Amino acid sequence: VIQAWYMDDSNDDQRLPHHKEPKEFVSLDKLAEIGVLSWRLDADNYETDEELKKIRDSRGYSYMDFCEVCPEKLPNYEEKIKSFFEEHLHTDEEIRYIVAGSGYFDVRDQNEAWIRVWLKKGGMIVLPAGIYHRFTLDTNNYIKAMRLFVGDPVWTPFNRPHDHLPARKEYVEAFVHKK
Ligand code: KMT
Ligand code: NI
Repeated sequence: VIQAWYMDDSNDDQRLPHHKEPKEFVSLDKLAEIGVLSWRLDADNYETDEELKKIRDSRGYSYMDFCEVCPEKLPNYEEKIKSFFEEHLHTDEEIRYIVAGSGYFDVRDQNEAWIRVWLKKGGMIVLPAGIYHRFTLDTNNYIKAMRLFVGDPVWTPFNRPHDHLPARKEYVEAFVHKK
């Protein structure tokens, strides 16, 4: 449901796995060290899932909607696919819970290396405010995600570099400068 690994630096199709040779997997604990939280949930029962409810209550995720990435459901599909994959940050958490399909959330580690987080149905991830990241579909070409947010959603991406933003400075202070 959730797997993570360090990426190679080839320029091949972004929808391919981009494993290093040999493969170098990353633990969920390592992800937590850079502020990336993750859970495995029961995606068939998200409407009644007590575990999801607990997470939403404890973290204040009052807002919820769904985002489906496929040409039929996503307006300006090609444009969006491109902008999702531009390295960017947000001033708030990016919270996604995959209820169908799969995709890659790429995040920068403390040393600027890309970690590719592969999420499938049942995987939930929180990218902290200020982390540089990007998203791509995998070769299955389909994802449906629940989007959660604290209060009124702000989806604005700030493409790299945006190092002067308070959210970036706070992220660096909390997760990069830690020894
Ligand atoms: C994002 O912000 O990258 C997305 O919402 C796309 C991935 S989840 C459908
Ligand atoms: Ni984003």
